[in-house]
Amino acid sequence: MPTRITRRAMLRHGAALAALALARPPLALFGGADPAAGAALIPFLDAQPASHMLKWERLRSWITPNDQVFAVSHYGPAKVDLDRWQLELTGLVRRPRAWTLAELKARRRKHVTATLECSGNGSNPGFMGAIGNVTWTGTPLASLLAECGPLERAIEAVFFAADDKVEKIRERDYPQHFARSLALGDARREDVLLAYEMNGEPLPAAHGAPLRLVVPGWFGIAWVKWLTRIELLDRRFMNRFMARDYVTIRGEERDGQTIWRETSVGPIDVKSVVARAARLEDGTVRFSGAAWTDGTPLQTVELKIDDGSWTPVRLDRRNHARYAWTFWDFDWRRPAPGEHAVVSRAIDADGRVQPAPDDPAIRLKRTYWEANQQWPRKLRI
Ligand SMILES: Nc1nc2c(c(=O)[nH]1)N[C@H]1C(S)=C(S)[C@@H](COP(=O)(O)O)O[C@H]1N2
Ligand SMILES: [Mo]
Repeated sequence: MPTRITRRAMLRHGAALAALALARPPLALFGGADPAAGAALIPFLDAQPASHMLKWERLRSWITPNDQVFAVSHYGPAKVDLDRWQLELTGLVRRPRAWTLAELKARRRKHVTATLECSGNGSNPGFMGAIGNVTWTGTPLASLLAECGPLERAIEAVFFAADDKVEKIRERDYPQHFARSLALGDARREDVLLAYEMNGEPLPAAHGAPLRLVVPGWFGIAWVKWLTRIELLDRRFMNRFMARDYVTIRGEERDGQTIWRETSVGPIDVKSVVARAARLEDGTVRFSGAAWTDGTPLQTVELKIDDGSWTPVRLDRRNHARYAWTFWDFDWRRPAPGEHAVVSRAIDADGRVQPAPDDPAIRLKRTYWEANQQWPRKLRI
């Protein structure tokens, strides 16, 4: 079972996160058709213990096994009565209705391989593994929406979950269910799924059983777990997870002025990491890693060693899915002994470049979420 990461724990440093970790069976990812098999792994000097999250240095499998996918819950895991569970679709629709799980499973089945990333991932060294690449199976949300006949004035679909808590809103207490919304246009995208399987297994409880929303290309906060009700509105939904928490405050310098913008966490940013360094038999050091986007094609990933120039890596296109991460590697021949720094950056087809930590896009970001700055790593040869 994946360990639960509470929001408070996420906001603490790595040591607290490590303390939350549960013992796990050893990972069986080594071996197979790995070009660097038998190569010695060179540990990064900056590596952090993040036991309940993805271990980058062990990254081998393009698909992340279920027991290695991080899990987040803000209100604690939901208790769902599976015998009585139904999904309701209500609000501004001509024909509101509800479906049992069996009814949803009898509908068109679709698989989407998509990378799930928490929008807090990468925000600090102790929180770097809140990501996984999974094949999700479910039924497209779009056809349910169409069946119910949304009214012309509906603009927003709100996804309510079973987990709940009393929230203080403007100084008063209100019982609230976890919820997030999408603009109706985003909700209608053909690849948005109501998923009941994760890598071919029934959706585990920690990941939202019996049904969760899968929003390929968006950060995890939009992927509502333990889904119970979808409601269409004619106005913007502004709960904690849309408008108070999961908000990014970012400045942009324009004509000598800084313009500040406050936005709700949305699509995934262009991003990459150097996951591993391995020594091959001839002394070459092979760096490998992953890069991902919001679904915009990846143009290139570049690597910089010490004060060298940015050099393109080899992208591994054997496994490819629009919303899935891309693995890459780079051979560093004849590395000099000593301590070195290595960093990667991804660039997408729209020309968006993963920013350096001191880039204005990151320097002028005042909040925690949506942190796609480059991740420099140190190693000793
Ligand atoms: N019902 C519900 N859904 C939720 C959350 C939650 O707390 N409750 N957390 C969200 C966040 S912040 C993330 S990153 C993803 C994580 O999905 P996972 O737990 O399957 O990794 O779930 C999202 N869906
Ligand atoms: Mo998250």
